[in-house]
Amino acid sequence: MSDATGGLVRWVELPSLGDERGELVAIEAGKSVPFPIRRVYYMYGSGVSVSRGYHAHRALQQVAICVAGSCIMRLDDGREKADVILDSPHRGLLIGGMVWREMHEFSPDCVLLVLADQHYDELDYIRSYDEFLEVLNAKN
Ligand code: T46
Repeated sequence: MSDATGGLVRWVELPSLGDERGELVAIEAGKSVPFPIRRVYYMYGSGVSVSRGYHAHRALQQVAICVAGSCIMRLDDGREKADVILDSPHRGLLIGGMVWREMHEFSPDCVLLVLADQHYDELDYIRSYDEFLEVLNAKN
């Protein structure tokens, strides 16, 4: 598995600004998140046996933060694969374009927040793994 040096698994650190009253995390586009944030969505209520994703994006950049609970993000860039546990509101997983992603093993309390650099565009999705490999091969 790659680490935070620029490989498949890249983290952004989101330190807590909390105090005795509780935790507070601030996210600023272009600072802690390395792109302009144009869209925010979150998912919750996915059972532990539910899997989501099963697609890549052509260009979309995102940061996924588990603000409560946990889940596994499975990444695959055609060369390497990694299973990443998302279980901290203090760091986000940076996912760039042309990375196949799947989400598994949602805890009952999981709230997965995603920051995206583009508005929703179904044309940016590649929802077939065979097509994902074809697009990758065409680029190389
Ligand atoms: C991703 C992973 C991590 C919208 O209308 N607008 C939106 O911004 C989004 C994200 C989704 N939708 C619609 C499209 C589908 O009808 O909501 C429905 C569920 O979306 P989808 O099946 O793509 O959800 P996931 O959990 O498989 O994937 C999502 C994101 O779509 C995707 O970009 O990287 O989370």
